[in-house]
Amino acid sequence: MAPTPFLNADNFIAELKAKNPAEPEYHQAVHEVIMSLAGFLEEHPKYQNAAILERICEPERIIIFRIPWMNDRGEMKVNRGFRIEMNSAIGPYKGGLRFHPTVNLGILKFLAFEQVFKNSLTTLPMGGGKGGSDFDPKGKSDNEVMRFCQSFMTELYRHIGHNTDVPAGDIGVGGREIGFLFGQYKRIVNEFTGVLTGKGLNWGGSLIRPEATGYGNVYFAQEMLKTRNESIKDKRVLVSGSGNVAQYTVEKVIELGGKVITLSDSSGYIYDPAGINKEKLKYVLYLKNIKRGRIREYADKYGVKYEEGMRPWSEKADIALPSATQNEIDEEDARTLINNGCICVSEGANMPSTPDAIQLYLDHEILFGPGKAANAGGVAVSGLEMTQNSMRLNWTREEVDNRLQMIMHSIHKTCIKYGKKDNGYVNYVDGANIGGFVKVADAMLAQGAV
Ligand code: NDP
Ligand code: 2IT
Repeated sequence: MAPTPFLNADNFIAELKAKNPAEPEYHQAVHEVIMSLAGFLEEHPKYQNAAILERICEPERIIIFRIPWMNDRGEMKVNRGFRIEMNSAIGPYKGGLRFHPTVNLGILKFLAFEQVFKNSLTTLPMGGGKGGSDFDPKGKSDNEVMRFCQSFMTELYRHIGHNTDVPAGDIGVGGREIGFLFGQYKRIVNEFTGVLTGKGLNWGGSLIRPEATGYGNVYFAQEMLKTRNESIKDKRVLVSGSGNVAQYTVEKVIELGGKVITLSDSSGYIYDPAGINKEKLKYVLYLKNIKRGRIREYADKYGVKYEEGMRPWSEKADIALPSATQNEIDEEDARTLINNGCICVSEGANMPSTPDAIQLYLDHEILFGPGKAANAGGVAVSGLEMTQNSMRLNWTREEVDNRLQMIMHSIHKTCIKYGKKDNGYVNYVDGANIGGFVKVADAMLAQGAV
């Protein structure tokens, strides 16, 4: 009989670091999952007998390429492009593209790794991937962004396809960029397919896709609050970021009777104690999506406080919905939130809380929804966009929103199934990590040495 395989988490992480040097975000994401899985793997030795963990941490394929493009002054620029095809056990690679100057291999590997578990939780047949570039769309003209996107797709097209790998948006990639990317793909391949999601409504997009991540996160927070007979109504809510996820988070919180009092961008945050109402939100959408300005301008317009270079976590509130970027809540921020009476943190962004911050949430047994569960609504509706594209049909707003709500409910149920502790506290981190793992790992076992 084979000896029971024992996972030595420390050794595993040490080897991962040696093999993937200088990728701290990737190490962080894997470490969290390993800690959640350790006990489960010991109880179910079939997974480590087949080295599932070693395989799941090794991307199936990584593509790195040059993106030359010309700016408006006629100067040649060069950026680096990436696509991480992480895991295709349960469906085609699926995940967003990020355009931001901080993009590097380690960041995209962390995002691709998280995406594998997230996509599995959605109940839809999607594998995990992520890509992007260190290109900074800020301050670029529409024509520069278009030329960049065309050059990016001129290499990427050969690696993707509606049954192979289906990218979408993430930071710095919204409707404008998806349009340019889709146009170039179609032109090169001479095919109109659902190769990207987040498309415009009159050329294959789905209703509710722009809203899905923010709405989904609020639905998930609502599910968590329900377990304590609480709701969003009348709660003071901190939101960070002011991009796609933040905007529709605010919209849904307003609809449910909560009060969002902060928004931010990489320069600072605004504090509006009266709450961001529908009219002010409309201005935020104009400011960020059309004018492409800074959140400071909100403070100028409405005469509220703006804190340059700061994050919103010191403001007193009941709920925090981080929706900007990774590691934006550190241990000190988490302590401040908890001391100020925060009962729920639900992550619209990917990995916005540091490991020490998460440990504090768990020690204080507050409701904590990790990104791979709480923000899965975005990719879930991307999956629904793929379904509609395959059927060559469009569903109504109600149909897509109902399905999104059902999916968020199901993810919450999975987290409880795998994360409920003996004292009744639900550790959603363990729940999401184990729940997301099982489906992918079983598929890998069934498919042999892949
Ligand atoms: P956007 O580009 O639309 O908005 C990003 C927002 O976050 C902006 O306000 C931006 O400010 C701010 N931000 C970005 N980087 C930093 C940084 N380093 N420090 C401080 N603020 C920063 O992106 P999304 O709203 O789409 O994405 C936000 C988060 O949600 C990301 O973590 C993303 O991975 C995650 N996510 C997105 C999904 C989607 O469907 N779009 C789905 C699931 C998760 P500034 O304008 O100054 O850069
Ligand atoms: O992090 C994410 O889940 C996304 N950026 C959305 C991915 C997608 O394919 O819709």
